[in-house]
Amino acid sequence: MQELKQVWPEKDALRYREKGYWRGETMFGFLAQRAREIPDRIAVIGGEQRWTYAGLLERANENAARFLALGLCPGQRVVVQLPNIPEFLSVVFGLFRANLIPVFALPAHRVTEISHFVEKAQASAYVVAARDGGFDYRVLAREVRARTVGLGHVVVIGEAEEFRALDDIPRSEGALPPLPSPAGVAFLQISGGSTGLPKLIPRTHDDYIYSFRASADICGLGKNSVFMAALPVAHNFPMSSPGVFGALYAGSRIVMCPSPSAETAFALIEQERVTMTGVVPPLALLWMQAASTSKYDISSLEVLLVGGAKFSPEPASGVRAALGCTLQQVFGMAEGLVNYTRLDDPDDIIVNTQGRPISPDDEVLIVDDYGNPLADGEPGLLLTRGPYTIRAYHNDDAANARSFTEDGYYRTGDIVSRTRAGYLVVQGRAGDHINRAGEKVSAEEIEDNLLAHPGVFDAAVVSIPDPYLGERSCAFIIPKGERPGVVVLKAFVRGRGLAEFKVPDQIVFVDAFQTTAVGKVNRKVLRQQLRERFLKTVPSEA
Ligand code: OOB
Repeated sequence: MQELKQVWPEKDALRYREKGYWRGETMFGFLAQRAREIPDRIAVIGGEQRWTYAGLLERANENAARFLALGLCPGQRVVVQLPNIPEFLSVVFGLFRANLIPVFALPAHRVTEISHFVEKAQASAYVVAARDGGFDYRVLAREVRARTVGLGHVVVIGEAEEFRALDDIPRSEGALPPLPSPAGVAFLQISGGSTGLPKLIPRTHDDYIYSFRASADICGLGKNSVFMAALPVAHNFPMSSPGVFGALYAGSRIVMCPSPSAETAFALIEQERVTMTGVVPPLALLWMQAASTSKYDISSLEVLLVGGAKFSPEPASGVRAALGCTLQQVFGMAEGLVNYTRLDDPDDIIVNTQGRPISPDDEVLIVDDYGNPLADGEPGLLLTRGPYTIRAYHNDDAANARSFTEDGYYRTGDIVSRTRAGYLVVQGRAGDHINRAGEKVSAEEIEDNLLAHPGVFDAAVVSIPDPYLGERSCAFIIPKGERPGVVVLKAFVRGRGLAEFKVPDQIVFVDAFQTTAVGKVNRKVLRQQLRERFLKTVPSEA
C-alpha cells in the first residue's frame, strides 16, 4: 500500500508549531474533548435526529469498532460518499477513531470518478447511503466493484441488499488503536481538478485543524451559533470554511440541510434558528430572489458565506437588503489557502474583494507568466504556500511537477490582483477549467470522453459566461462523417459514468480547428479562439 504523507520542510514545520498554528490536536481528539466539555449540547441535527456531543462521540466510537470488525487495519483508505445527514459525521469520526483514512467523494460523483478514487487511493472500503436524491448508490457500488480491484467492503447506511448495513456489523470487542500522530495524514480531499480526473489531496490533522479553528474564529462561530450545511458537506467549503468541522471545534450546533433549494433551506433556517451558512454564487442569487416572497422567517441568519466561484459586486452589494445578514466572501481551495473578508470590514471590501488569507504565515505571490512578481493591483498568477497548504498531491508525480514550484509554492491556476491592504480580487483562471456554479470541470477530461465517441473526430471544450451558473461548458466538435445528435452525445458522456455536472451544457459543430504554423492544434489557443468566436456570434442566452 502506497504510503500517505504530507511533508513541510523541517524549519517551516518548526515555525508553524512555535507560532501555535499546529497544536498537536487530532480530528478525533478534538471531538472527544468537546464531548467532555459540553456533552449535553446538541452537536448535529438532521431529519428526525438530534445528537448531542456525547451522542455523536458514542456513535463514532461504535462505528470505529464496526469498521475494525470488518478486518480493516489502521492506515487503510475508505471512500466515503454520503449526503448531508448526521451519519456523515458519525462515520467520518468513526473512521478517524479507527485510524482509517476517509477519501471524500461528492454525492454527484459516478462510476468513473469513484473508481478513480478507489484505485488512486488503493481503497479497501466504500461507504454509501442506500439512496439519496432519487439515486440508488448500491447500483453505483456494484459498478465500482466490477471495475476495480481490492475494494473488499461496501458499507451502506440503510437497506444494504447484498452489502453490509453499517448498523448490523457486530462491533469488535478488541481495543481501539491509539490515536494517530497529529503530523500524519488524516484524510484525502479531492481537487477541483483542471486537468483530467480529480487529484487526491492529503491533509494532516495539524494543518487542517488549524485551517478550521482559525476559520471558526474569523467567522465568529461560538457555542450559541447554529451552522447549516447547505452545500454537499464532503466539499472543502462546507466542511472546513468554517464548515461542519469548524462548527464542532467551536462547540456550535450543526444543521444538515438535505437540499440547497430556498424552500428547504429557509424552512430549516426558521425552524432551527440558523445563524450562519455558506453557498455558491448562483445559490446566493436564487435565495436573494426567493426571500422577497418567502413565507419563512429567516431573521436569525447573521452571516452568509459566499464562495467557490466569483461573486460579482452587483449582487454582493444586495445581500443585506435581500437576506438581512452580513455577507462574508470566501475564496478557498481544497489544496489549502483560504481567504475571507472580515465581518467588520467596510462594505467596499466585502463587496469588491474575495478576502485576505487566514494566516499571517500564508505566503502569497502574484507573478507574471515568467514567474516575476507583480506590483499590487496588477493581475497575475497566484502562487501560495503556508501552514495549511499542501506541498504535494497523493500518488501523482506528473501533477506534482506541474502544480508546485521547486520552493514549494502551490500554483493555484487562479489569476488575481492584490489590494494594498492585502485583499485578493479574483480575475479569472489561467487553466482550462470550467467553474460551473462552483463545481470545477476539467476541459481535458470532457474532451477525452467525447473523443471516445465514434462520431467525434476532434473536440474542444471551453467555458462560456453564464448569467446564472457563472460559467457553463460548451463543446466544439468536428464530426467524423455524419453528425451525431446533440442529445445522443450528451447521453454518451453521461453513460460513461461521469458526474452530471460534467455533461456539456452546449454542443456546437464546426468543420475544422485552426492549426499552428506547423499544423499542430494548440489547445490553449484553440479554446481561447473558440470562446471568443462563440461570444461574438451567439447571444449569451443561447
Ligand atoms: C473551493 O475549493 P475547490 O478546491 O473546489 O476549488 C478551488 C478553486 C479556486 O482555485 C478558484 O478557482 C475557485 O475555486 N474559487 C473562487 C472562489 N472560491 C473558489 N473563484 C472566485 N471567487 C471565489 N470566492 O471552491 C473552496 C474551498 C474552500 C472554501 C471556499 C471554496
